[in-house]
Amino acid sequence: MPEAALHVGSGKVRELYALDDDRLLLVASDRISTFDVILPTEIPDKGRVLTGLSAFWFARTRDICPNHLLALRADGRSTECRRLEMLPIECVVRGYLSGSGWKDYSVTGAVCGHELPTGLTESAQLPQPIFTPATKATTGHDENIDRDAAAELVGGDLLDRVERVSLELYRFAAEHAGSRGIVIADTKFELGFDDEGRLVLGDEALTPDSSRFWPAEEYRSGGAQPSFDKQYARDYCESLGWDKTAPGPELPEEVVAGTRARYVEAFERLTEIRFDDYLASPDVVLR
Ligand code: Q0Z
Repeated sequence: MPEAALHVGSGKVRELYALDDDRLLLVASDRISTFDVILPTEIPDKGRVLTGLSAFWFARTRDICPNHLLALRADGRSTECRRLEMLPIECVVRGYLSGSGWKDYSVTGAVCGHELPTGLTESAQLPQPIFTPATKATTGHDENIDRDAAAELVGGDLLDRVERVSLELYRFAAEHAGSRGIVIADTKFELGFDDEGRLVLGDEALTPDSSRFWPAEEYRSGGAQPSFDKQYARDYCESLGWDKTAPGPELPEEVVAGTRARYVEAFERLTEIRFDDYLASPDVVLR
């Protein structure tokens, strides 16, 4: 629990505190959600893996876009952040056809106004990554929107900038991850403005909670892909015949251990840093 900090928000698996007028504390818990339901069983160190990965990417993408990270705390799960004025859109980039992108394409042949080639299958790699903004739903699911709807919310010139930055961030990360055996199928960025009017990357970035990570060695277009991190938990939940309404089932210890190992594996493949070294001094991901 952070000292003398006002709780200002809860996400499904994260908490947000105000440190002062200019700074927030973002704390990643070990909670896990599957099929949109938070499970009663935590995955030890999941929050540290996500915090460390996010910080790793922030350190390596500063030349593409400045970010909100001010400091990584010694607990490995908390980051002090610059407070931003967030844009009212989710900046989603898709390199592969999955989730709502696949759903929209299979009905209309397009995603967020991007007309795509006919005959693409589920999980197909797109000819090039596409920027597919979404609204921020306060309850329920974000809604994919086309360019005109997004420009209505942020203005056309800013939308062009946000699209360029988002695509560049995705291309950098997808190339890095791909050469280490992880497909980043899609990802969601949150951008905002700092008090000097700079466009800044906020929130978490390029984690398995804000992206779809797939094991490259198992990738095969033509159907749903296994999740790099959550597949054990999903398979276990499915095996119970659970109806996917809250509360979710408790996970047995072997499923917890297998899931934790996959998070740690994603961290180590992407950062090339041993997770134990991160736990000993989180700042290793910033060097
Ligand atoms: C992030 C969220 C969480 C609940 C607001 N640097 C920033 N400046 C202003 N606002 C935010 C940030 Cl990161 C901001 N969220 C998402 C995170 C719990 C909601 F941990 N909301």
